[in-house]
Amino acid sequence: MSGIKTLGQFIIEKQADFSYAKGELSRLLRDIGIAAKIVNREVNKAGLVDILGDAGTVNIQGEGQKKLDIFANTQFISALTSGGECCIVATEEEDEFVPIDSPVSKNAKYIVCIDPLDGSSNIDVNVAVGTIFSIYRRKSTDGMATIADVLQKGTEQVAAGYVIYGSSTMLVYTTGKGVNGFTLDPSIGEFCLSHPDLKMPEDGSIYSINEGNYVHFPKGVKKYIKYAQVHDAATNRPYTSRYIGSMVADIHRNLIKGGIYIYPTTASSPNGKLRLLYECNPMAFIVEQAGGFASDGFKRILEIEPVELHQRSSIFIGSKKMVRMAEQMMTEFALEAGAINM
Ligand code: AHM
Ligand code: MG
Repeated sequence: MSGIKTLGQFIIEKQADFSYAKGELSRLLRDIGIAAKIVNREVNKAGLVDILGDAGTVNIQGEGQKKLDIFANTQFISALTSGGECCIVATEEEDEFVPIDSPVSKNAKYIVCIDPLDGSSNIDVNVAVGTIFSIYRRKSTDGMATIADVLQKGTEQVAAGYVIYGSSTMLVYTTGKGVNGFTLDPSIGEFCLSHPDLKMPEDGSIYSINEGNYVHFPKGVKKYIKYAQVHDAATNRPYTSRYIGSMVADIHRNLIKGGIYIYPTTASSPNGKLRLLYECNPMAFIVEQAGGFASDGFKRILEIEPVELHQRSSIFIGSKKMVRMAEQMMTEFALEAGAINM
């Protein structure tokens, strides 16, 4: 075991860095790690048992729920309920936020926003899926926590992370002091530190976008795609196109190799497809902590004021130089169309 550092050991070691409620945040992260291991176990044997496929219900966004989505949702809510550090869970799978009112969570200080199983359309076909989570401090000081405690800007996150259930399972998280990645060692059942202080390359040559929607993209995105495809040896173009269709997996790869992930507005999703609270904010926090950047095309994701639980946003996220270039093209067309003033 010498040289191995488990997630639990690492969290305790870094606890001194937290400016607030040290033990509580550590326990919350530990609870999430435990639920992730249970979900991992089920995802891994999904082909063997009858938990694949549609559960026949539809979530608040009108999207079919896969059975494993429901399983993951239940696991995370139950881990956060029994852990006692969380007073509200807001999850992509539930219409309303879930208040936690148990004797152990009376003085709970934290709000968790979670996408329990992201990329769920990939479950049936053995392609990587993920969990994304985001932690906020409760703002209100008495009574039950309310929706106002949940609707905080991304800049207010105290921690965020994702789990990728891929060819190996990893948990990557930040508490605002850099990003660290842990790989699950199935032989000991522990997440072990494998990617300390992850840094995203400032520039890259991978672009990730569902190009099938090209016809519906804003002009700035179309221009960026064309730019990505032009030959220019000096800037390493044409770029490589890589799109898995699981945000966690696409961003994880780009975080390590350098690249940009874009989910813009389209005709069918005029406000973008991805959710600000469960997907965009946590991934933006992680990517920025690794040295990258995340924008909705015009402004920083983390500074968007949320007004509703299931709010969506377009997102351009990844290596700083690539995101800035895409933003520049978005702005150019918006100015031309008179949609924005500068
Ligand atoms: P989900 O939360 O319903 O799984 O949707 C989110 C996923 C992202 O992981 C992924 O990047 C995107 O939706 C793929 O969408 P599309 O199939 O439209 O390209
Ligand atoms: Mg999702």
